[in-house]
Amino acid sequence: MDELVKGLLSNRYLITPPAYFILSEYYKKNFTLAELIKFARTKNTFVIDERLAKEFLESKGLLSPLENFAKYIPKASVETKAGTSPSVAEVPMEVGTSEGSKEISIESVAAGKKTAELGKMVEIQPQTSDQTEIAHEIQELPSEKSTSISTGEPVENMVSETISEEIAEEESPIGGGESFISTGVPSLEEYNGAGDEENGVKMKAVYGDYGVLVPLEEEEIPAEEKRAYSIYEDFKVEPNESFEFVAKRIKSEYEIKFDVRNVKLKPPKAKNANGKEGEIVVKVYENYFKSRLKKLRRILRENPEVSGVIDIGKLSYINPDGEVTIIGLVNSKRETKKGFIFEVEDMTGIVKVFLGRDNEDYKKAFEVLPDSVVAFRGYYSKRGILFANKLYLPDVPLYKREKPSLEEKVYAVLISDIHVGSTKFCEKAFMKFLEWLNGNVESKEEEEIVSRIKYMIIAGDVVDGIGIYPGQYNELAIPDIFDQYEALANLLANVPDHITMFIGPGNHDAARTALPQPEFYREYAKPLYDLKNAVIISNPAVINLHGRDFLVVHGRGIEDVVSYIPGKSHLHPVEPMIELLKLRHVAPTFGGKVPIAPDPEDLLVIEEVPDLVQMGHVHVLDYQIYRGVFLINSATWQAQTEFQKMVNIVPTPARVPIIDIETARLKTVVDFSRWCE
Ligand code: D5M
Ligand code: FE
Ligand code: ZN
Repeated sequence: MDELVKGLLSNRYLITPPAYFILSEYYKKNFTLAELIKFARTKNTFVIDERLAKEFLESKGLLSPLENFAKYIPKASVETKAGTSPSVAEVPMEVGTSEGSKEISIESVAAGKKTAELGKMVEIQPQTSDQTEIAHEIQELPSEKSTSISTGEPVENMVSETISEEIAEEESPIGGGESFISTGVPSLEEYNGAGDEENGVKMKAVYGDYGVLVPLEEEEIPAEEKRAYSIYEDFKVEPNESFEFVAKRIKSEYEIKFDVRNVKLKPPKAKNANGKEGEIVVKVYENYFKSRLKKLRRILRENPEVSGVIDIGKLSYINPDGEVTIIGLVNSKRETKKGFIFEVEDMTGIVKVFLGRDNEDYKKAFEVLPDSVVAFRGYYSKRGILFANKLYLPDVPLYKREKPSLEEKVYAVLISDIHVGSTKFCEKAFMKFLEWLNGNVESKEEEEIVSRIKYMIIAGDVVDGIGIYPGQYNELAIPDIFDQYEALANLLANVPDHITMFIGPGNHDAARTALPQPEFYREYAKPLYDLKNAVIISNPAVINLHGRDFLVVHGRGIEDVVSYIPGKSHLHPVEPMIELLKLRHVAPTFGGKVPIAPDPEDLLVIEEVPDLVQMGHVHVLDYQIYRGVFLINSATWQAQTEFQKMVNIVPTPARVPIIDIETARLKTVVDFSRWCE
């Protein structure tokens, strides 16, 4: 019965005790390990919990949704088989009760099957019929080819690896490593301590949050199996030996000016020990919006036109004949026959603002997204409404400050949305691109460019991920998240050492879904962290290259602009990007499509005007200069997916914009799309 736990564990899945007790009675009789894993994958989780277990049984028709599970509630009792050694028995555990109370039986490992020999032995061990069944199903099911199976590593090593990674995770001072997969595996000491002798044979067992002991019966580890897909281990670009890379002798000059992980966020405190959880949550949002208001207020006040600003709470005390200005967060916006009605809030109060149809700023009102911060100037009426005749967006100043020129031409490559692991990933084109970076060029002009490329920025969606949208599974060439990052790293290992890569996460990556995204989860994206010329950045981030600020954002905020502002579309993503820049926020709207984490500080405000804004996400190359800022969407390396076909998104894959760092403008676009069908 504990084979279930072990089988899951060896595939890097975890199971909670309640789920275990729900499932164990049906395991093998009514479902196989592979079926359960497949189900968990469709739910995009590595943790089999009670809910998932129930859903799974329901999906198999083994359970009606209304069935009562009271009988499965575990009780804190220990029942061990006579003869089990004390050190094992002493481990407290929760065991199921009622019908056929479950006993923990630990079979001794047959003599001769020692751990040390495991690696060799798995290949020659005849499989039991059950294992054959699993192996068979695994073959049919690409998702099953997780690292653990294909490497054929002993479970033991794999588990300890997971543990040490988790420990490293916990020690990390960075807040980005939040993971759902932090429980369920026992500590190393626990793990080792659970081993004992039985019948003179060293026996190892795992006890964790599962509530059961898991003997490690080495011979049951699935035999080594080769992946049915490539992770590009053998892809090695031959650098052009005769090529002169000018960038090698140009001094590297970069600074990460803003990274979410470098901001110390103070968690809000409840007032006293009786502070209810709900109150804390409200407080968190309150702090988040206060922070947004404060930051954008400062930006708006830099505009000399925004003068005579008063608190909303003081509106009723002012002289009704004079004009006033308020700055506030837009709670709501409504278009009526006569004009727009806004509800605007600051720290001191809330007021209704009316902007008439005949007003010169009327068109600007369309650009105001819910929850953005703007300023209104007008007259406050006794009826409690501010009749506005001016609307100010935070915006950027009209004129850009000149930057000192650079001694040498130096270039940066901007890419995003590589989507490694997707069947639509244009691998040939990407490989051609990597060869090109290594000096395999076709013209003198290309040679000049390639030789001076010193940086590469990758703005998220670096892999396709798992379970990101319905039906994605059918379009995965690499159905394993670990392998996807491994594959990407194998490709990026071919980027010449003198090119520094900045890599940030997007919504397909293994990272927090809510914005901002501090970083890639380290346990998944380790191969990226290990690349010696890569710098992992947050989403958003600001990189200063030779004195120029590059704001790098994955760009989900574009979705909100497209859905709220008429006439803005995915087809021309730079336009919604400009709207975000005008609002000085990368994703202003709460409760829309884009989830925002209510951190105590709003880290999505564009506090400083950058020289360049790079976004991705919408998979269409597009660029424009707005008030001296160069905005560019760096497109994708993924051809149109079935999902995108349905929602009419036409990507422009495998176009590579090259940026002249001195001007922070586009030097050229190199097109690799002929290698992308
Ligand atoms: O986003 C690729 C493109 O697909 C981008 O234009 C956004 C769009 N997209 C992504 N998810 C959705 C949903 N749920 N509805 C409509 N359009 C969507 P990527 O992040 O690479 O999948
Ligand atoms: Fe994408
Ligand atoms: Zn995306």
